[in-house]
Amino acid sequence: MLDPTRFLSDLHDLRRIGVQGSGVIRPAYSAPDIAARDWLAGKIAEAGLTARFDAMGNLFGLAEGPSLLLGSHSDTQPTGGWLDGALGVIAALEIARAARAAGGPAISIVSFQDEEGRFGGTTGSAVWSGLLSLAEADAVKDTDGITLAAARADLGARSGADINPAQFTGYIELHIEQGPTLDAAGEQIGVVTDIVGYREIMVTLSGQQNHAGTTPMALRKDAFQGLSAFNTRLNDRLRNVVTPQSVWTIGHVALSPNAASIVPGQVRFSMQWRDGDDARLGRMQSIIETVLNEIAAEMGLGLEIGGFVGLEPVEMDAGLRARLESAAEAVAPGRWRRMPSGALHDATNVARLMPVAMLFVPSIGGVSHAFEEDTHEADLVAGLRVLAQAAGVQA
Ligand code: HGY
Ligand code: MN
Ligand code: MN
Repeated sequence: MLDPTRFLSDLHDLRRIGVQGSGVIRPAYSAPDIAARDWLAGKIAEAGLTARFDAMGNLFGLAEGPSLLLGSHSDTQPTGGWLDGALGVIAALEIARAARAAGGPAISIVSFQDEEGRFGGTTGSAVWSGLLSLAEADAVKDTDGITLAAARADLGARSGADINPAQFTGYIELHIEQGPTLDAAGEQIGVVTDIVGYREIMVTLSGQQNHAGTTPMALRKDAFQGLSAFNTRLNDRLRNVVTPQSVWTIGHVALSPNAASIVPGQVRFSMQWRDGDDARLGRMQSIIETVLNEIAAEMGLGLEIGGFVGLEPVEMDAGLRARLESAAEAVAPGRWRRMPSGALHDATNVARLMPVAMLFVPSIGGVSHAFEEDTHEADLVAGLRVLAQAAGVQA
C-alpha cells in the first residue's frame, strides 16, 4: 500500500538538501545536487531497486525485467521551488516501494539531470534519448563559462552506466502545474494532452563603451538602448503571429561593463519563445531575427546570435493518458481536467523512446520557479494516488 506520510516525509527530506528559505538551490552538478542524488540512491537501494548513474548523472532505480518508468528531475533552477521535479521523483519512489511490497507490477524510477537547463535545457534526458550527443552536451557552457564536461566531472566514479531504454514499457511524470489554471478552478488534477515546444538563442549586441557624462546621446552606440529598442519593436511585431498561449522571455541579461557612469558597450541576453505549434515557433523565430538585424543596422551595433537550443511540441500517448484520466476520475471526481503544458519537461525527450504521459497537481497562486512555489498536501497526495492507480499499483 502507498504510505502518504512516508511520501511527504521524503519530499521534505529532499527539500532540506539545498534549502534556502522556503525554496531550494540545487543547480545541476552543484554540491547540493550531487548530495541529493546520493541521498536518493540510498533510498533507491532501500526500496530494493538497483541504483545506477549514467554518464550525464541521470539517476535510475531499476527493477528487474521490463518495467514502467516513473520519475522527473531533482535539479532546480538557480533559485528554485521545492516541488518542481522533486515531486515526480519522490512520488515515483513511493509507488515503486508500494509495488514491490505488493509483489508487482515492476516499477523503475529516474531523476533526470539538468532538466532546468544550467547547460541548455532538459539536457540529461536529451542525451539519454539521443537528441544530443554526450560530446555536444559536454561542450555547452553555463552563464559563468563553465563547461558541462567540467561540471559533470564532479560525479566522479558514480557515473557511466549504460541504461537501455528498451527495458521500459513507458514513462509517466507527475509534476506541479507551475501555472494558475488548476488553482484558479479549484481543481486537483491536470491530465496533460501535449507539451509546448520552445526555441532559445543567446544574443550579443556590441556598441561603444564610453563616458556617461561627456558622450552626447546622438553619438552613442549604447548596447542597452539596442536591447530596449529590440524588445519594444519585437512585442509590437509578434502581435501579428501569436496566440494567447504563445510566450516569449528575455530572462538573462548581462550588461557590460555594468557601471552607472559608463555607456554600456555590450549586452548579452537570452531570447526564448514557446508555443504548441512548431510552424508558429518558426514564424516567431523569423520575426525575432529580422528585428535583431533591423535594430543592429539602424543603431550601428554589432550583432551575434548563437547557442540555439530547442524542442518540438509533443503529444502525450493516448493509452497512458486514458489510464491517467480514469484514475483522475476515481481519485478526484469532477475535479480534474485535460490541459496542455506550457512548461517544458523531460517527457518531451523520453517520448522519442517510448510512450509517455504526464499529470499535474495545482501550484498555489500559479507560482513556480520561485521560492514561494507550493502545493497543498492534499493535492500532492491526490497526485500520488492518481499516478499509482495509472501505474497499476494499489493506491
Ligand atoms: O522552463 C521550463 O519550462 C522548465 O520548468 N525547466
Ligand atoms: Mn520541472
Ligand atoms: Mn522548472
